Amino acid sequence: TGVGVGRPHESAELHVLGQATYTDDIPELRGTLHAALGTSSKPHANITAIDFAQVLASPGVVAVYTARDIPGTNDCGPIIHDDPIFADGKVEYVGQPIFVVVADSHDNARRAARRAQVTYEELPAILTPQAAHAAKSYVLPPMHLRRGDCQAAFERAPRKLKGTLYVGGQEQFYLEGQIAYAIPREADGMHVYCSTQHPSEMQHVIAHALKLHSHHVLVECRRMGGGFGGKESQSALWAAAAAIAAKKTNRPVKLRADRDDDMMVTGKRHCFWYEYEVGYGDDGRIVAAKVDMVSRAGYSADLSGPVATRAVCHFDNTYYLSDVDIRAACGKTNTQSNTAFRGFGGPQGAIAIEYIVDEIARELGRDAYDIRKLNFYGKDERNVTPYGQVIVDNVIHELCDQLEESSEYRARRQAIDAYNAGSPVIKKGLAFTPLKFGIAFNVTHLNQAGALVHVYVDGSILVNHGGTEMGQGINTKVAQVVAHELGRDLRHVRVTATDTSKVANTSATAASTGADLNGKAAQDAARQIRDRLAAYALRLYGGVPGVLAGGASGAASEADAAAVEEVLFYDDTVHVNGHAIPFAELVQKAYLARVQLWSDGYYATPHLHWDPKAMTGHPFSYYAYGAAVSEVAVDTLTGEWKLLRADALYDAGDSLNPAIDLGQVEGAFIQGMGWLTTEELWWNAGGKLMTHAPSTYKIPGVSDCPEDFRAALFKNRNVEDSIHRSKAVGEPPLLLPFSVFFAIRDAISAVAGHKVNPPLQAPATSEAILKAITAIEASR
Ligand code: MTE
Ligand code: LUZ
Ligand code: MOS
Repeated sequence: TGVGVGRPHESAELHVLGQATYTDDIPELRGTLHAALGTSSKPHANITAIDFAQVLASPGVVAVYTARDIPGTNDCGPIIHDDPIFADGKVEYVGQPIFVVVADSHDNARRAARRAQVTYEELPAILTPQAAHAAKSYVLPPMHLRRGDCQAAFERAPRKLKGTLYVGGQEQFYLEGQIAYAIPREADGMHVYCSTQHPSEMQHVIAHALKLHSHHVLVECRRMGGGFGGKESQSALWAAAAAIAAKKTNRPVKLRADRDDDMMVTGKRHCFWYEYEVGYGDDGRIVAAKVDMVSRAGYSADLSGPVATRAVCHFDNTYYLSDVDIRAACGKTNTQSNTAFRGFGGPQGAIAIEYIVDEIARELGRDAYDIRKLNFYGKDERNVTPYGQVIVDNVIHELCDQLEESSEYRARRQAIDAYNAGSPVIKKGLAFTPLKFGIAFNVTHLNQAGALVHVYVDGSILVNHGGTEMGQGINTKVAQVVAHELGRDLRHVRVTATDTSKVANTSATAASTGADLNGKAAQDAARQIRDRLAAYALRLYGGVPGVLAGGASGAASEADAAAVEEVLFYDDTVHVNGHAIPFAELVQKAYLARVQLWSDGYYATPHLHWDPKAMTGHPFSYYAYGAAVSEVAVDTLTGEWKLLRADALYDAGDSLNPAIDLGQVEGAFIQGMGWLTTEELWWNAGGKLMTHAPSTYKIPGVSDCPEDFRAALFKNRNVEDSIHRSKAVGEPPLLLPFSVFFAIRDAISAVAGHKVNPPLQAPATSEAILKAITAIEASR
């Protein structure tokens, strides 16, 4: 009971009724002030003077604070400490915060923030990854992973091709923007409500900025209106600025970004620039692959290092690459500091090899799906990744066979060829793309989690864990796990806000590991309670003679432990020796007998290791797999297109909650489709992001979703001992809409009889589509 069944999201009803409280819905305390940030208008400059006279004279303004007013460290960087909260003497991108204004209202603060007179001395700016690469301007040392002898393999290869590719970045576009509400408490305490995926990191940053200890700072988050990676590290700026203002004024301060500020200030998915070279056989098998990738890191490191590492470790995607040479660099540019976004570099790594395979197929005049299959990882051979992890759970062959059949791929390919032969303007395209995604933080020590489970005397259960709810359903899944352990109906289990004073030293809810890690930790806690209850039940209802003479608080020997195993918890009832005792009744009795009814729990993912210098090891606990088939129609005169049908099959292992997992698959598909098609970040020559609102930045709408959308879960069971043998689902399905991009490319290539590789870059906006069509028509 409890796990493996589709249950509604724990807050579904509240979401629909508008009753779910987000940070901005928390009733404001009397005396609450509102803050706004003053930001840079130059991409790279020294600040020679700032005149705040007009800001301070603005209606309702209480104070202005700059870097000089920070009691502790002026830093909100997650790993490398190169991220000032407020620019100090130098700005490095348009939108960089320089100061915070505190006023009596949100509007007054925002209006005042624009009235500062900042004098700049401009410096040269670098805006693109290509320019950063040329100038060897990096935020971190470049990375290199190689296996075999690429050079020799190239020389032997019957065929070769090389090229370049640009794949744009992506704004997280969470519905709820960045926000923090800081409330000073007695004796240097600071309580901060914050929309964040990483409460513990917020606690650290605030403590350092205020020159306090971690135990002074409490960070709380009931839920986010989406995070998508954008609140993994970059909620810190807002949390710190609000806390600094609250500390200085000794009043509650709320800092809520409006959409434009949010987009101008915070980092996004990294865009990538690739130069690749591949050697392959006449059959399409890759024998040598070389890629040089450069990301647009922005002005600081943030999470760009681990993002690049994940890109390197996903360049293989589902393909065995015997001789391979992968370089990755994080280009330092005078733009927002790019950060985590669903997939965390994985999509950027994998799309490069998919592009290459697509090119090989067209060069050979073959169906790209056949070339993909030919290069798949094997089961017992050709099963070692470039970074040395042996793949033991490969299901890509079966999964693709199933999708090939259910999507009627072959028949539709023929139908589309026939359609295109008679349709000069509208061209249809079809693509089948696979995915493999490594599950675990690629920074090993982050793979740990804690939980706290309380059983109250009335039998109700309260769960707290280190993960954060951002809509992905972690609380529902963790509640299901606890309900299952204690045999309780889900309605008796409630999950509370994430709170740094309940579970300490948590990792970000990220890398899709939230339910894996916190589910295991909560299971550990629930099992301890169950074992104590079972031992007590055995004491009450007989059974093994002599058991538990030692005390009520736990099993005393191996024999006792075995006996405890025989106590069963299901249907809100505890079953022991032919007795069936209502759970709530047993709990009542146990309390009176002084049995501890609450417990903490802990989990650390086993078997992980990683050598960052050599870029080898066993960074992932297991792999998740998936594949999708997309069919599009492209108007070759206007560049407009439509997704006609999408079939997606995803391996969530033995899913904890198939309803939630399907929602994740569909959501990730549409989000990834937006990344690769309509969402375009565009900076002007002065380094200003011009697409900083939904008026110019286009995420997919309801009408962009395919009318015929067939998402399904692949029947599987994790070979790794994950929580109930499920697999993570948050990020990997973002790679499914590669199929949309390559279907568009397929439709374009129909213009030239599939004889030329269209130079299509991502996002495949209508403009990019027309450019690619023009290019292949010119080369005919
Ligand atoms: N789903 C919703 N609805 N909202 C989100 O912000 N974030 C994604 C994914 N799914 C997100 C989401 C990202 S980036 C990650 S890493 C995972 O959820 C995090 O949650 P999990 O580890 O509990 O799956
Ligand atoms: N590694 C990773 C990380 O694989 N995913 C993440 O989200 C992450 N975050 C911080 C550091 N390493
Ligand atoms: Mo997700 S990008 O790991 O927050």
